Amino acid sequence: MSQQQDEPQQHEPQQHEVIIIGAGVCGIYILHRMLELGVDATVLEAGGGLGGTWYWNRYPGARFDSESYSYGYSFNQEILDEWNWSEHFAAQPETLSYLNYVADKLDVRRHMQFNCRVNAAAFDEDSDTWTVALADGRHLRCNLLLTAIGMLSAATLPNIEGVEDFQGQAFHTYYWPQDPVDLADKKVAVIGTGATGVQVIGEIADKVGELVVYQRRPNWCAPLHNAAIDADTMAQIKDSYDDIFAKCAETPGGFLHGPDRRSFAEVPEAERLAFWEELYASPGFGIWLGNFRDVLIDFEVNAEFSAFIADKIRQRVDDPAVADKLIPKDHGFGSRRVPMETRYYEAYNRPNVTLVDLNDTPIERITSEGVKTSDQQRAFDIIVYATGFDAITGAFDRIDITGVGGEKLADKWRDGPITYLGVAVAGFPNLLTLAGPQGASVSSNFPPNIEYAVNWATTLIAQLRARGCQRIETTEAAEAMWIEEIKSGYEGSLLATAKSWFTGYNSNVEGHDKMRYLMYLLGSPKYRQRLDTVAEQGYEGFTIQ
Ligand code: NA7
Repeated sequence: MSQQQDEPQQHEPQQHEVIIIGAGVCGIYILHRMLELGVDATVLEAGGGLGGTWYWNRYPGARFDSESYSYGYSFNQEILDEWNWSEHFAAQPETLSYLNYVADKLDVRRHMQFNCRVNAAAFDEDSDTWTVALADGRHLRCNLLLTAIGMLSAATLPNIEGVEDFQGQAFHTYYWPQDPVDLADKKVAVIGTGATGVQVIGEIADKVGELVVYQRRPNWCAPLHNAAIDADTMAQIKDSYDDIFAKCAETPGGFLHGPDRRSFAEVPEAERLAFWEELYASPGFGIWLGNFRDVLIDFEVNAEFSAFIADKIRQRVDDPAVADKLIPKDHGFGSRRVPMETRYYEAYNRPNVTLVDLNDTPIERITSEGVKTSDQQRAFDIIVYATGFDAITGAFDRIDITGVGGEKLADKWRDGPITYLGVAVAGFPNLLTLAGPQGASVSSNFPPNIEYAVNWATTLIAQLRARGCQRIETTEAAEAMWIEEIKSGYEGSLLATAKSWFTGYNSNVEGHDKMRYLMYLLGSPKYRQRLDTVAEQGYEGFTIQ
């Protein structure tokens, strides 16, 4: 090699007006809106394709818990007219196809760069630009950095000794291999019983040789009641899109299900039980979000409903001792994310499925052959880690983000995120944290709220461009006001009482052993109103130069 070839090439960083990190549901839409504005924008995506959550999570059983037609984008009539959902709760391959179809329809794919993991982003105060460093060594520069990095994209393996020692196949559900995994006759361990574990277990129980489920804390699960959508039903859905999106716009969670305005006490017992039976037999999140309004507020009412669900579990699980282990004791129904299940409880009636309660027999270590609990060692062909995510802030923490004066975002957020409106952070100018903590999209049906937030950001960006502004930033005073509003959403909500990723806990991440305020819990209608008011008042809380 000549000396010239040995020397690293000094390239000027690729320059864009806007860089978007992430090509998932949010990144696709913000890119589309930027291109409509005539902005020179590029998307940097770590995956080999677009889709974000729906690109990565290829585990068996991965599917929507929101009705498919309430999850799709609402902004484009042609897409609404053309796309047919095959199931009320579509499985991951269909959703990934949908997002690819949308990207092609909007012709945005050519502005996306794949296999680009962003390692760092640093703000330069002299030029008011961000320099983004990629894992492949490249640097890019932009005026405005938009994060669309997902709320559940930083997968966490359990902090159990020996995870690297296992000699069989092992994977976190988020990184389920793209090549088919042969489960037939295999001995499989699943560690974790959150929404993901519950989907996997229900799906694979009758496809594997042996399945051992390692459960630390059970969750309150409810039947999904998925069903196929025939051509007539899809035609009706297409005719009803206006109503569907109007309904999603008015419910607190942006779903088709909003709380029943009645309180528990005002409904006679027989009528109440009939209502609960109806909810249990109905598809989707209605049982969680369409229940009496005080079920998620009042401990005693919640206990009544939890007892109703506990009975359902006892009815569905043959062995009373196993049923008892599957009934949560440390939190009430709905105070953690309710996993929606298909054949989940029935899986435990199968002779090839064993439930190991880690409270009785904790995992001591993973060995080269399998899992060793305090009472025995079991050998496996496959270990599935359904152990969740460093939720909402994890994807930010995994990028070394440096703002004004060398301040690190990870340091600023060490005890919990600090934002204004969930979209901006003081000391980090020209950065919009779309789909980030303390916005409504992370506490709701993601797409409708992300569409709203992206539209809001697009209007803002259009105005900045029209006025020739170079720099936008929020202030600590605005953040202080916002955190008070965020905290007020937690007051009186049972969601704030349970330890889960909703409340910022993750036993596998150092320091995430206390409550963090990650979500806007005052409801998406109010959040949208807040965004609108801020815009109407000339972007109050922002300094624009
Ligand atoms: P979750 O809901 O955070 O669930 C993770 C599960 O893994 C949960 O049962 C945990 O038990 C268990 N876990 C985590 N670490 C360990 C260790 N070290 N040992 C044993 N068990 C462990 O993540 P999901 O992926 O299921 O769901 C995330 C969201 O994705 C979901 O809400 C949907 O919105 C989509 P724990 O309860 O902490 O005792």
